[in-house]
Amino acid sequence: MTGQQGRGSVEGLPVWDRCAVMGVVNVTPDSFSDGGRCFDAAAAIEHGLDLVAEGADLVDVGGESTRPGATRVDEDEELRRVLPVVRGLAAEGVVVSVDTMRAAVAARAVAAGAVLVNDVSGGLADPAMVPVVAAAGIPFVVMHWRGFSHGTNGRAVYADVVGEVVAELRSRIDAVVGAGIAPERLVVDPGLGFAKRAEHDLRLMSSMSELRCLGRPVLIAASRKRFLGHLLTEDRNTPPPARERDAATAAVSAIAAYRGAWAVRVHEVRATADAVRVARACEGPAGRT
Ligand code: PMM
Repeated sequence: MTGQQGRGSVEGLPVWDRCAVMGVVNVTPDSFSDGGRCFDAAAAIEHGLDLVAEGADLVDVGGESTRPGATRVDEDEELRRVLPVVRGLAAEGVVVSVDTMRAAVAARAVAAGAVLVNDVSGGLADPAMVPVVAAAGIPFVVMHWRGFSHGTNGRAVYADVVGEVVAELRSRIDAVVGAGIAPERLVVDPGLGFAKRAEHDLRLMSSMSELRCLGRPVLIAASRKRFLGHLLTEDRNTPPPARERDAATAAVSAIAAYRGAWAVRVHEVRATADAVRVARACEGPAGRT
């Protein structure tokens, strides 16, 4: 299925007439992809506003790196990183999502103005997360996740990656809906790079229709990820560094948007903002839903 028929909308969030662009603000000293550029709150807020000026529809603020092998930050440090940035961006009218696996961080970020909780563990890392989100009545990203980043490579074992990811996401949807989060507020995400090898990510990217069969809007977060480094390694000895994967990221954004993604999550917004508009224009009238 191409085009955006049934791309869907999320209760509690604005409705966009094309694939939305989620800009990333990582408030971490060790983010693999932005090198900790945004570690200072004021700089992070400014960066978020720049992303909006470049075409981001929403901004995802995170204070904990989830790159392979990363060690966890403690909760106080995560709060210290995230809250002023969420508050500062929300005060400027930005649609803010908080990227966290901790219920307490989600709750405080929502109180500070975040309108979407993006939990890469899909509510599995912290048993308090789903009840907190259900009580707050706000949208929630359910990402496919098989455990914390240490050991994630050992979990990248699939007989049928698309079938297994879809089945595992379906059971997480059932669990979080059973625990009180309204289905209309859910977004699903295949979790590219999380317990997945490059070939798994590519298979998932070519299986948007299966992901969309879950009946919820799909978020694709391919930006600067290892699978892009892997496929750009042809003709080189080593993969290009994360910051040199933005053209490839924009290409993925165009494809994901054309295949009906609800949103794409990216570090470099300008090219992706163009890409989703090109995808929209190429869908033709059938896609205008
Ligand atoms: N990937 C990262 C962080 N947050 N959130 C969602 N929903 N999906 C993802 O795949 C995802 C995410 C990886 O870290 P990065 O911000 O440094 O790219």
